[in-house]
Amino acid sequence: MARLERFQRGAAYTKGPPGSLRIGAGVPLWPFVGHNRPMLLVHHLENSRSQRVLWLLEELGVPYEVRRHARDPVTMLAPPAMRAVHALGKSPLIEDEGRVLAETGAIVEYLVERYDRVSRLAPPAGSDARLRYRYWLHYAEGSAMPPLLLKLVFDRVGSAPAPFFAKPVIRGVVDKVTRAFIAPQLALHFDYLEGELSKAPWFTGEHFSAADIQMSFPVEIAAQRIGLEGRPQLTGFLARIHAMPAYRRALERGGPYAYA
Ligand SMILES: N[C@@H](CCC(=O)N[C@@H](CS)C(=O)NCC(=O)O)C(=O)O
Repeated sequence: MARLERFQRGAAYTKGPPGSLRIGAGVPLWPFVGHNRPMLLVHHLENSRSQRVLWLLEELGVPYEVRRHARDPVTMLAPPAMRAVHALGKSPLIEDEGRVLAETGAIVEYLVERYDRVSRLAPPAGSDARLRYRYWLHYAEGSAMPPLLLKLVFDRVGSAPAPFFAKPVIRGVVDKVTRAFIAPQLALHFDYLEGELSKAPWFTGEHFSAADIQMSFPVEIAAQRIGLEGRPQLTGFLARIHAMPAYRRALERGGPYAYA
């Protein structure tokens, strides 16, 4: 039987080129390997959000190519090569079927819609779980990341070289903003997330979904930037995802990742 026909009938593939066709038990594998279709390309910036895209692709069993990009060692920004792909040059970026896609949440939605033929990674359309799923897809970048980014920026401002007479003033401003705004906002968000995960093991409920992949990055960053002491649910979430086979494979594909 032709590959495509087998796929449409729901048959699960068990073999394929090494490193390309791996997925959880019972899930049909993406069948178009070997066809004249350019492989999906992920522009992967080291230690960045694009790690989630690699993980999602591993979960989906979609073959993909990784182009690794290094950060500028001084500014930590992405290299100009990424701006040649998309005007902002931020990570992640993917190229698929002649399209360039940016913004993690949009990429996650695209990949799930396009390749999750058995709806393993998104709850059914119209369900309450689907509403929660969409909420977390947006919340990760729209609400959780901004205070984490503020923390990063203010910590850097506080430790950047400055004339000796300006240092106490800068330090004072950094401490004040951190105490009055950043720390309380971080506590608000991460206490909330701790509470959510005390109701169910995954962000959308009883089942793992792509929303957990999307939420992995803010939780990983929080673990590093503010610590997760006193938050056993979030600590457990990280331990569970870090042990998942697809997560481990994505690490191999992406190279060193400071937050795993
Ligand atoms: N909300 C965007 C954020 C993109 C973003 O800021 N990516 C970071 C990587 S974690 C980046 O590219 N940083 C390097 C730079 O800004 O040049 C998304 O989720 O895709």
